Amino acid sequence: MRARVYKSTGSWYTVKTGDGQMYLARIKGIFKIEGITSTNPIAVGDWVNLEEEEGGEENGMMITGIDERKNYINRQSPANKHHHHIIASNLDQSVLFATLKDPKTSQGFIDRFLVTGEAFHISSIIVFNKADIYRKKEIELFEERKEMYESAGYKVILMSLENNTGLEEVEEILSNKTTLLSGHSGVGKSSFINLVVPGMTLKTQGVSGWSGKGLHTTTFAEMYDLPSINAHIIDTPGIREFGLVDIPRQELSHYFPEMRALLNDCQFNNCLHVNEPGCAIKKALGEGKFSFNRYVSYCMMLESIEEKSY
Ligand SMILES: Nc1nc2c(ncn2[C@@H]2O[C@H](COP(=O)(O)OP(=O)(O)O)[C@@H](O)[C@H]2O)c(=O)[nH]1
Ligand SMILES: [Mg+2]
Ligand SMILES: [Zn+2]
Repeated sequence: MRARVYKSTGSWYTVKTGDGQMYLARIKGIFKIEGITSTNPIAVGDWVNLEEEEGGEENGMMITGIDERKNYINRQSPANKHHHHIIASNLDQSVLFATLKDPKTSQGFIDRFLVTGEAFHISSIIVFNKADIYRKKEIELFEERKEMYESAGYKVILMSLENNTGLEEVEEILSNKTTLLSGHSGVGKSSFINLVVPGMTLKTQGVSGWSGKGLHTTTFAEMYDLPSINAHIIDTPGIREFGLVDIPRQELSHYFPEMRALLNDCQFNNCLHVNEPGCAIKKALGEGKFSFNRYVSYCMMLESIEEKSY
């Protein structure tokens, strides 16, 4: 039987078969997945083969095989950079929930998220939630960010779960797809899931008690279905950031779509676009052809990679 993994809790996996039946299953044997040294052999989003356990008293289910992953997103283990933890697999896209107030998502955070998506070849959409509490200042900032990200090629949606605006547009992009849902704690991910997934009652955080860094959940990714629009969303609570996994400095600019188009015009093919002569990126920047703020993000990421590598 073919099934898809919805949740992983250590050695047990929650899987769902084509007829909508959910099972708890274990792994049979050890899986070695080609070229990947991950700490978890099976991840949420995986397609697996399921068999009934023979001779088992409790009639358990066993995962006996895994389909090749179309793609996956992983996180580097802080302790050992050769150990990766696969967060989710077989994704069609990735949606980042951001807010401009209570709490404010920084541009740097958004840009690192977008770079990660580019590096994994997974397209990203940015949803700014809590539009209902935006005042003049935040509305202006939203317009600025929207223009900046749209000209880089990303879709940007303004939403308010409180006022029920923008929700249809978000559901439209989720329709018929598997989507990774990310964002800082407090941006409204759980509220969104409760609203769109039938029968969900995830705990949400009161804004008054929100203290940013203090919140540490240990929950792993979990997939939810929106049957009416045939959508699957993978929630990643407790995952604050994926980190710039294994991106060499030389490659970083490939993951900024607005830079990617110009790279061939630089005088040196190993140009880092910082202070090399004949740099097409710097030239375009001087001519106002792409966002200075995005360039600043690029430079900051470049520095952080340098620190890590040496
Ligand atoms: N004003 C306002 N508050 C919201 C909105 N969406 C969610 N919230 C609140 O933001 C807080 C954090 O939401 P939660 O869903 O727990 O965020 P999560 O940490 O991303 O899962 C809760 O108090 C929600 O009620 C919104 O559109 N507007
Ligand atoms: Mg939550
Ligand atoms: Zn250059």
